[in-house]
Amino acid sequence: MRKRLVAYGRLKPHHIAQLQQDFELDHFIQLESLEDPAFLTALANANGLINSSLKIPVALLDKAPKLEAIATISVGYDNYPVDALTQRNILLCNTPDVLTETTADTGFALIMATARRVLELADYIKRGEWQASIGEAQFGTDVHGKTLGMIGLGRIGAAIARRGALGFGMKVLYSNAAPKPHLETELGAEYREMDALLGEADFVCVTVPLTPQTKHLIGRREFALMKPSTIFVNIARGKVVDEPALIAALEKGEIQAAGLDVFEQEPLSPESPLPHMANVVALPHIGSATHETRDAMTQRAIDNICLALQGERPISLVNEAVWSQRQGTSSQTG
Ligand code: 8YV
Repeated sequence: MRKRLVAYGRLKPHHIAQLQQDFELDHFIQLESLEDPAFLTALANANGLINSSLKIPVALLDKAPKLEAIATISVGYDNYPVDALTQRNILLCNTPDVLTETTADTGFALIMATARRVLELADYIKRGEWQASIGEAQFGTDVHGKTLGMIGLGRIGAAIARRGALGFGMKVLYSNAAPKPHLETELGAEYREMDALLGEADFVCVTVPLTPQTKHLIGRREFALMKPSTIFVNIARGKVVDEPALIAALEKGEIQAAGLDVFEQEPLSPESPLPHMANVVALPHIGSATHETRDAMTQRAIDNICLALQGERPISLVNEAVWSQRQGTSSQTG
């Protein structure tokens, strides 16, 4: 009998066709509530779930007793209760690698846009204010040759650091990551304790995943340690930063500017002052959002779920323990 798959989120017709070849597919583009009866019925029978951006609480797993695997169309998996999935022997697969370079491009776009005040000065022209040669009031800050402080130096952090070091001649510092001797050799990156990095870097760029340990990693104390000329960039998760503390630091001039792709609440509340501040470039979580990369992420998630539901090892697995346990069980019984 064909396995049943629930898909959540917008998918292209060729991706849907591919899934329908292998599975009985129930596809939901958007849900008013997790209590949607059609969704719950589909979930009750589902062997697999392919999901983009729906937060999955533990209670929902109780309603999916046949679930064997979830494939998320994202590298981040803070929307999933990983321990509960592991306890229930459910594989969780994600999409690293295929989005690394695109997300690093977004990070660097924020570095450039904030330092050179790209949006602010594009608006200045639109308002018809360019009536004489520009002066110091429109000057920005150099990026090349400056010090880039990476909070986190995983795949995406390393790709940003590489752009900084090799493309812009920046000195790279890093913290909150295991030592990376290969990047120290390749890029001349230097490890610093986080407080030291915050005081030394001209650009502080956050790329750590959201975990209980990194929630509000950057708050009032950390902004106070930065230089008034520091430009702060967050392309990780909004909750890694205490947003009221960030707003206060920008208002008080404790830091110069911020480039933000992620927020504590997404979509951003209309009440948030952040997109209206002249020294902020705010983007609607576009880190990996290019046609090519979103296609590649969806394809990776499809490959992951197909492999997982065929009993093969998915390409990118978050909870390795489930796979090891299954292998152990099958070698004992086989
Ligand atoms: C996701 C992201 O694609 O991959 C991630 O972790 O943050 C995004 O690029 C987006 O959340 C849609 O699932």
